[in-house]
Amino acid sequence: MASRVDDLSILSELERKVLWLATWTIHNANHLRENSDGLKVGGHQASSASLATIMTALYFHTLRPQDRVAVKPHAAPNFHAIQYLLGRQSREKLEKFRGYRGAQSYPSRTKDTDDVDFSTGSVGLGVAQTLFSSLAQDYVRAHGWGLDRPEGRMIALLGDAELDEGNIFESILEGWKQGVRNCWWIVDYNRQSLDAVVREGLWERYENLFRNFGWDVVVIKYGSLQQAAFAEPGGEVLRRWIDNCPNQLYSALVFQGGAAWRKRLLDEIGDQGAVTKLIESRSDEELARLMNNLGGHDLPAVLEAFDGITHDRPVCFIAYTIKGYGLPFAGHKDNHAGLMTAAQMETFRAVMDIRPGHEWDRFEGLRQPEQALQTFLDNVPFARGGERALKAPRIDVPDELAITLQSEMATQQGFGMLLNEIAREKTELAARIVTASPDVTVSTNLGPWVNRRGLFARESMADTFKSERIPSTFNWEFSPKGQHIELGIAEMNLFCTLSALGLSHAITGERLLPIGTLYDPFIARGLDALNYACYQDARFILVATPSGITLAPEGGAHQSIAEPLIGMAQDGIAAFEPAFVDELAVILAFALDYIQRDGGDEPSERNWLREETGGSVYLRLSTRPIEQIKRDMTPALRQAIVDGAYWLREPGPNCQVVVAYSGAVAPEAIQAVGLMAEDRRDVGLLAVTSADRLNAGWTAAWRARERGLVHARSHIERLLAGLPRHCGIVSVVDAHPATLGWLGAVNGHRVRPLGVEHFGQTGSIPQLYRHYGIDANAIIAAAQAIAPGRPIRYLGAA
Ligand SMILES: Cc1ncc(C[n+]2csc(CCOP(=O)(O)OP(=O)(O)O)c2C)c(N)n1
Ligand SMILES: [Mg+2]
Repeated sequence: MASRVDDLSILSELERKVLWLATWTIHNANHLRENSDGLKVGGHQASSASLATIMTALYFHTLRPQDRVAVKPHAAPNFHAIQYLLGRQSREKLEKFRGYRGAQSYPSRTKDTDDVDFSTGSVGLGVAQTLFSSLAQDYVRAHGWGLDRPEGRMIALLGDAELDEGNIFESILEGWKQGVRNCWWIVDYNRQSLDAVVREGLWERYENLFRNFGWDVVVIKYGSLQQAAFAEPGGEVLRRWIDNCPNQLYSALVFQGGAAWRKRLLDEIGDQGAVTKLIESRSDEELARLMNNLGGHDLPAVLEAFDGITHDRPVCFIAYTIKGYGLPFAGHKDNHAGLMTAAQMETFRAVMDIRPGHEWDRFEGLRQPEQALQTFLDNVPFARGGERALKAPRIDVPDELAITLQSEMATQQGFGMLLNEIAREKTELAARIVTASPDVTVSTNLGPWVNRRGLFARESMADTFKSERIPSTFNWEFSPKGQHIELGIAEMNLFCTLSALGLSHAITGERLLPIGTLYDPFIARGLDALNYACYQDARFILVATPSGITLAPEGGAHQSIAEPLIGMAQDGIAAFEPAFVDELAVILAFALDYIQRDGGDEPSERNWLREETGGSVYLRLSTRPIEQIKRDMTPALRQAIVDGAYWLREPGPNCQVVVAYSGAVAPEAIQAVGLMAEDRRDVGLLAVTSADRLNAGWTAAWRARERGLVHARSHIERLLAGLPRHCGIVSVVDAHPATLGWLGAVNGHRVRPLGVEHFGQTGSIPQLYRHYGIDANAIIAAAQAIAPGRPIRYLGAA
């Protein structure tokens, strides 16, 4: 007990220190960039103060090295301050907070250097990330990996207004289905958002909701001063008043301070005997301290709440706090954009006992001996586990994946067969693959894989159809050894799952090779979560089918247009759209290796892509069966497919026109080239397997040349190098025409980009290709217009 009291006094010193350092970091940053982003810096100041106590308790007392935390975006300064105190963050980075190469505004796994577990920024996503990371941890352990390490808790610190984000509720539902454990969410219940004061009584609704989904709910409402006051005569009356006080009024009184509290309390409950004495026996300052002493700002209350959890069920803590606690604008509804003035900062400095010039001194202004503080910090359990960013060895991937080609196949079908072949073998590769799908497992062709590898659940569940001997194509058995995670329809959850599984090597030290499947148009539904996963550098393969208007009878609601452009523009993901299954086999083998790279390889001067850093992969596939090409997969062809394009038909020296296509429109491109061969000389046919990688290589080669590497040439520049100037390019893709429209800029050729710009409709493939102008006839018409010459005789015949 004695040590607990000592700890408490040291912890309260550290709490002061965190508040000071975070406030100073922001003030300092604002001072540097006063004119550019003052408003947003303000958000940091008030929000960080709101969480200073909770984060002090968490990092200096509760956390263990295996625990992982998503810190809400505006509390980044607290996090950096804590790491600074633990010797894991430099003063230089803090001084440059929000500046170039400084500590990031919002905690970033990839950009910060002080051991951020999960990035945050887009509110709601870091919260869901913790839930899915708990599931990922369970998955890893259920497969018998990483059992020599202790289980970690996945913890999110979130704002109350953050709970407006729907993706949080989608994740709660999924977590309940999957039996989530070891997950803590700590809600900073300051009843303020960016613009406003939060609605009354929200916590009761949350409490019910969380309990309904199996969570423990702990409300940290009253601080220890308040609890003691409630025990005094008249205390009950005060408690009732606090409970009934509207959020707006409480915030306003916090802002106004002791005299305002006194007046209000005496006006409303002052004639009720004992409570008058309770109020009057306190000075203005003491009264303000009592009324501000909400649970979330009271170390004993917070520690008791955290220490009180002895089970592994998910827990939601609702901690009452005051936004801007301890700062002059505490409680004011405009404080998100508020900033302390220089004069206020001076007053605050005096209160904190900080001498000018000593703002960054770690123990400045603290009353405990430095030695005691340092000894305490050296023994903080969280910081005693060494390196927390884990590494996992790469899993071998063969150059070639086995597949038997049929004469006609769709890439989606090929994908199912490739995975089925992998599933047959007892290899490390097969063991480490984990698939996930938002209720489209069978319709994206994962059925054969699931039949062989089973569905994952922490507890086994038999397939009743199977046990009842009812014939069914699919074996739907759940077990801890299963390798497919069946998700509900919410695509956000798919991306959050991929984000969590795709960081397993760093979080649990065990490599997973996650593959997620969904319908291509619904990438847009989870796009921010996809972006978030990429920003955190999670590694996964996304397989999207069906795509484009090629899924013809499904109609406009399911036809994707923009996704290839998303694939090109999204950082951290390499997008491919193969036409043939042998190409897909090459790309999938590449992808399984690419998602495991971490910068250790040599940079590539062949295609100027950042190959060595690796990333995630997006495969846009199709359900359209097309005739396959019988050919040998030579090393050169394999390389070209991975680099993004190859000549399916080499252009001759007098080439007048080139057709460049991507994906399912291959038969139309091939047919058009055949039909125009008599009327246009030396026509070339360029198969583009990755517009994304071609484009990225091209811009990278330019950058290299601008840096003086005059011989730098990208793959697409080499492919188009021999084309005569006057040659025209017709590009065609079942997606927005801009996907390939840039090809003409590479060597200054005119381009007629064909593609789909408007919402689709139901129909057959030929009808829709004709309607939207991506059939053979449209290609020929475009060729005739861009490469003038004698009329192409088969125009209109296709
Ligand atoms: C998806 C998304 N939308 C909007 C924002 C801008 N934003 C940042 S913080 C915030 C309000 C947060 O309120 P709360 O979660 O209660 O935290 P507090 O400010 O009280 O600390 C908003 C709207 C964002 N970061 N992400
Ligand atoms: Mg809030």
